[in-house]
Amino acid sequence: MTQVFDSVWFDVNLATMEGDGYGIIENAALAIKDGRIAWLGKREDLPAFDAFATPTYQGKGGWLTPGLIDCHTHIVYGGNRAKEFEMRLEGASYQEIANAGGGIVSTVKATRAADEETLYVSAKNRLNALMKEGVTTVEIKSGYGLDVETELKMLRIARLLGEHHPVDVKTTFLGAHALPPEFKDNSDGYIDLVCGEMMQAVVDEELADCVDAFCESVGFDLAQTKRVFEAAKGHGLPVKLHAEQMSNLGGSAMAAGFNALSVDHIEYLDEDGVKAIKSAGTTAVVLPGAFYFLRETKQPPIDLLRKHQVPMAIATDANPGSSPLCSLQLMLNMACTLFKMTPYEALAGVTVNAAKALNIYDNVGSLAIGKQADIVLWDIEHPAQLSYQFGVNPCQQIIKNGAIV
Ligand code: DI6
Ligand code: FE
Repeated sequence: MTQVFDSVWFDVNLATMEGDGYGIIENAALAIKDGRIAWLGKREDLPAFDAFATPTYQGKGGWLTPGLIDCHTHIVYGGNRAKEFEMRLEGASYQEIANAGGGIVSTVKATRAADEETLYVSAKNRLNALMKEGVTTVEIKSGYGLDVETELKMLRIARLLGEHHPVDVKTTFLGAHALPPEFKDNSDGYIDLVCGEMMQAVVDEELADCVDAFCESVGFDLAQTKRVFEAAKGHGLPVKLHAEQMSNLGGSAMAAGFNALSVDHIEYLDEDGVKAIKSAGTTAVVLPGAFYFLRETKQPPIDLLRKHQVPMAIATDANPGSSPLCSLQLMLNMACTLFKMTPYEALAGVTVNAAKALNIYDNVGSLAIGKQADIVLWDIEHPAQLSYQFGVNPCQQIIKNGAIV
């Protein structure tokens, strides 16, 4: 019987990311139907199809991988913190900078002051940088508004970015990112607002797919974070957490109690925390860009995560304060050089495991029959090359929902 496909790719190698390793199929073909992968395998096994009616594409010996997934970003924000960067390098302390109006609060001010178009355009430029490197799904957080109006503004822009670009956007409500100046000395009062009116408004407009918080001495404590998670649970929203970035507050174990999708940063996570997230099926997200930019020296517990077989994802954490970059390819390299992850683990970290961190693995994150056809064609000789080099973008073609971008 002759198969009906919408398009067929020839002369490609596949890194399907299915099974234990890259899931390599050399001299392969891949067929798409209705935006989904309809067939993949060895070229010689491709079933007969109507070659006159079907567009075919030659991969010229390149590699197809799943579209990359950046599962942790803060790309919607106003202003930038280059001046603060300079001050720090000239010797100013974090506290001095904060007292001079710097830090997260300065981005909050700029984000509140920015009109929607300005915010949209700056975020669009960051999104385009990610997409050019093969990103087909991106998570975007709020968290620089810290009042009802501006948190909603950020999330609406995030949703709009997804509607206007060939990329899937997952939105995360991060009202509990930092304490806004008007709640100075009243952090519990701010958490009341986050859990009450603010989250309700986000839910009413269906603006968030998930809820996140920053559990840290400079963020919110364990009890406050728990309140945010309980409110999220009340609305049926999944949670994730900025946890164990600068100290071990036990945020990851607490998050595991809420079956968090992911715990992110986790430099200070210990073995008990690793066991807790393992038993909850929570993904560990490492953020080498923030580690690098903050000159952190404490390594995330990669060996323990391996030992307990916790899925490890990698993301940019693109934000103006601790990770001002928009390159997931660079993160692949840094995960290997800084964290000694293998190139396979790195690629799994931006495909399979990033999909798990966003709870979308049923649909994307690997090349498999029936999955959404989010695929990248790379001009490389082996998938490890994606982690090995940076600054040379080998992305040749992006296929989103089966269509060439
Ligand atoms: N951890 C971080 O590294 C960023 N947010 C967070 O929770 C910092 C965000 C910023 O400095 O603007
Ligand atoms: Fe972050």
